[in-house]
Amino acid sequence: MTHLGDPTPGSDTRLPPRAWLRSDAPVQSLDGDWAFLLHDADPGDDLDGPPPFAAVDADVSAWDRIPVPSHWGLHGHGHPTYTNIRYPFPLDPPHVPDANPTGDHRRTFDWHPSFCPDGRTLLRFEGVESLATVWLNGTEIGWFTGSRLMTEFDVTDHLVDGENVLAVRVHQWSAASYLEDQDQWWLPGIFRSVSLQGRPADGLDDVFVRGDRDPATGVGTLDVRPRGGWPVTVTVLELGIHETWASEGAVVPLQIDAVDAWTPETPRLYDVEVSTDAETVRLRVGFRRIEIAGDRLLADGRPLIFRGVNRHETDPDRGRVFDEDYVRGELELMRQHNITAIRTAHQPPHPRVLELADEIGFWVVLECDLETHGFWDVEWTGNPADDPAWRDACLDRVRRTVERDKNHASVVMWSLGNESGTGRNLAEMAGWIRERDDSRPIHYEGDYGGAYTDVYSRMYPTMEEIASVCGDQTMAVHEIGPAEGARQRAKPFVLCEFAHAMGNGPGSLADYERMVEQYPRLHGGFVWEWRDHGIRTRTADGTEFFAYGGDFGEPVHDGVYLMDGLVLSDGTPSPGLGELAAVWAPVTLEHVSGRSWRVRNRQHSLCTDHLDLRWRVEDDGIRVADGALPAPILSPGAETVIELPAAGIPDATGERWITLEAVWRDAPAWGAAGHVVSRAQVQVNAAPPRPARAAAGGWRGDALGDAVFDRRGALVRWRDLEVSGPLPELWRAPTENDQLDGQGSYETADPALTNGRGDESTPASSVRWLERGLDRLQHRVLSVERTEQGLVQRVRSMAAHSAQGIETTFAWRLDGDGLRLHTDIRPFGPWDCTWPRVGARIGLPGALADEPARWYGTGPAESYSDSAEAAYVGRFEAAVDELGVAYGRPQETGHRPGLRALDLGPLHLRAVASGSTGLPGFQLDRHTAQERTGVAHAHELPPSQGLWLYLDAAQHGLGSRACGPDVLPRHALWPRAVSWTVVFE
Ligand code: IPT
Repeated sequence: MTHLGDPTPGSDTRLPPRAWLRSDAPVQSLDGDWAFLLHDADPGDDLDGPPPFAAVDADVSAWDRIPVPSHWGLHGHGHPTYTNIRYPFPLDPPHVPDANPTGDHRRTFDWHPSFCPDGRTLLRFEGVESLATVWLNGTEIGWFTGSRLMTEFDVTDHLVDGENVLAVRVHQWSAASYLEDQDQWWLPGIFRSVSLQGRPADGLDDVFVRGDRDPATGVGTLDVRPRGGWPVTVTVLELGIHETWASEGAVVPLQIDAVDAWTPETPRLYDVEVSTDAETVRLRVGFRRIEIAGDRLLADGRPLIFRGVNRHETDPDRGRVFDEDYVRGELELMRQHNITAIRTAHQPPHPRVLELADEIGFWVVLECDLETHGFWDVEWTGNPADDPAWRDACLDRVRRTVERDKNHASVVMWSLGNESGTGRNLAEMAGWIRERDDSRPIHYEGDYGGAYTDVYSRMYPTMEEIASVCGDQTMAVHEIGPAEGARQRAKPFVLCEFAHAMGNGPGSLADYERMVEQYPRLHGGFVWEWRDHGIRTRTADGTEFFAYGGDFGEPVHDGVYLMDGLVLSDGTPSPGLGELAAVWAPVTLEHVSGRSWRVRNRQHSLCTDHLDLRWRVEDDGIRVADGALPAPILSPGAETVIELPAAGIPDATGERWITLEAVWRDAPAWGAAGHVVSRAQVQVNAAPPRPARAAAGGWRGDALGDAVFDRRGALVRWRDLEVSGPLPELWRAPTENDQLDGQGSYETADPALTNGRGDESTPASSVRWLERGLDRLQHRVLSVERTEQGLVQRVRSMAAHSAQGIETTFAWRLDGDGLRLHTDIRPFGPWDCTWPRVGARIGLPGALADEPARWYGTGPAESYSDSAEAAYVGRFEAAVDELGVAYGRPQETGHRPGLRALDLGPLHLRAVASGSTGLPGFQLDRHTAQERTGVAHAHELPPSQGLWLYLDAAQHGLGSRACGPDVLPRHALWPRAVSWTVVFE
């Protein structure tokens, strides 16, 4: 069976779309346990009438049970399938294969005419993927598509007093699947609620409520458009509104002298009641004006900057099934990390998400359930977004999107969909929205020329492209000619996706934020993406892991590409999220000089009177003084310089850092009192040089003090510890940003010559690194020289059949502090690629991994050259296994630059900065970088052979090249001479 995504004329029995409202009309939930049978292929037994299972007397006692709402693939029937751009079925629109998994669902329920005595009873489906056909008491009621959209049927005439039988056949694939090619799991099923909705005669079938506020005067307008019975009364107790209209002709917008503005920072909502004699609807309305003035997007008169994330609905156990606590937790976690905007990638979420967004505070770009990305692979031939045959289907989707969610203050922009090329149907969708709701601008990234959208939107642009669009105009506007380019440059500019948070990353968040600060036209953007989509799964032996594409044996899949969130599948915030919080600090703190700090309020609408400033002074990581003061009261956009107190601060006795934090004095609605929104540090005193102390002893046989070396000059024992190494190392287990080549690379091209895009033909960094054998260096000891109280080992490291390499000198010396190791690494030969890292690794007994690591250095999380805003200097402690992050796939993790001291059981290591020699970073791992390479899941790592301590002079940046720009030149690690010193104390 093939229905196009739209109902063919004559067969459409659905009711017109309307808002998801809170009403006092009767509701009966049909969620719960349903009988369920999955067919591998479309049974086709409904072509000439209802299928047998829809009959009232059908016997389904042998069927399985399944909860509604749910996805059957997560309940032991079939399995999920992941593709990004590709369709997992032949590109043969509008057809789908006969092997079309089909889930038959059936339940009985009691209904009595007293449910809604004088009215009608509707059957509502809030989300079914992808095509559902419905029979009630053996009669076909209708069918529908539009997986994440709401559908209602009037079933009054088919209900019987007493027991009723509801049968729903769900096809996994349908013509509509061509419109639902989002980068996510294909997860069929009835995954949102099913209910009966009473519609009292003369009730309110729909209400469209908008709150406007004139930013200049504070005057509010409440625009209420009811559909249904009359008269209608509108009551807003707080505002003294009680207005009754006899008929549609009497309806007028209501003026209010003064209302508070709704913004994410001030999510002020007013309770509005709309009623007829038969029904009362309750809404929570916010007043705000969204407008475009030239190339500025304004909310309540001030620039609206999106500091947002792309949010999919994804839950490791439930898939796209809504759970209120889970979602509330997610939204609060966002706010705790200074995220105040959401793009509902790439479909409308559960309607309750938008109520929570109104209440907790987010600017929402609400996206229609439309993506035809797979047509990109055939140069958009036959793209449904342009083909008139799909016009009604596209329009149907946008209507249902806007009608359902039109009453939310949080929704500030409508998005036509994602990655659907461009075409007439999209333009018509935009036209329909303009007619229906002129209060919100229209977004769609694929409208490169800006013919039918209101903001200029791009995904994953380079810094150079952003600068060009916003300022210097050195590049042509993406894919279009000069005239359209000029049009786009005259609009507010938004990054609907940027900073690909796949695996370890993204890099350069701070670089993007600097552009937002620099260019008023740039209105921020949405990081791709909020959360990894891993599905909690178990291996045959019961080991839990998070599955990604291919783990269910899908023949066509896109692997790990959906593990690209700031939050891991199990909800653990990644260091990337911490970095984002630091970069998006709503208040910035900047050391000026002496005791002076500049405080700047970057919030949209809040003044700073809810914040305290907390400061502390630490010598060698030990607190010697601290205090708190109320933050200076600054209106949005204002800044001032404050002085921290001088009294009571002792003279510095070591390396001194002053840390200043802005914290919430009282608990915000989404967090705890004392929540840190911003942190800055300044070093005011360097560690005083330690006077050299003479060594207590020298060589005794192979022992130098507490150390034992072998003939080749390698350390084999330190006190009671069996150790090995050090060994020079250039390899790190590639991150996805190292491994993929979403965009060009700066590595082989001069950005100035390639308009910032780098060289598009350049393979991924890790491909280049592997070609040059950086993962398989072979070492040759050139010399071992014993001195009176030391040993100097020189090592040459090169890969098979390569002429370039590094030469390392490990110089050991016993002195009064312990055993000092000075490492010096120099490149030689024709290097033509970056290095993942440059350092050395030392093997330690595996048992040491059970000791907590305590360090004085940067932390608490890992950091890299282009992701280092969240890291600060202090004393930290963590279990060794918590030093690394459980990214969806094993890869580089746990690098912490700027080590001063590390204690691990009996091992005490101190790093010394001297002259031009910087402090090394450290990393502790039960696996080597080589062992971590190319492993699909953590449980597939080989058995650990010990604990490895890496000391690195530097690591390469992270970048976003999995789907965006490469590591910027200034964050790249090019071959260079490095050296550092540590002391085994
Ligand atoms: C972009 C998609 O819009 C998004 O859904 C996601 O797939 C992302 O890529 C990668 O994770 S499209 C890409 C071809 C720029």
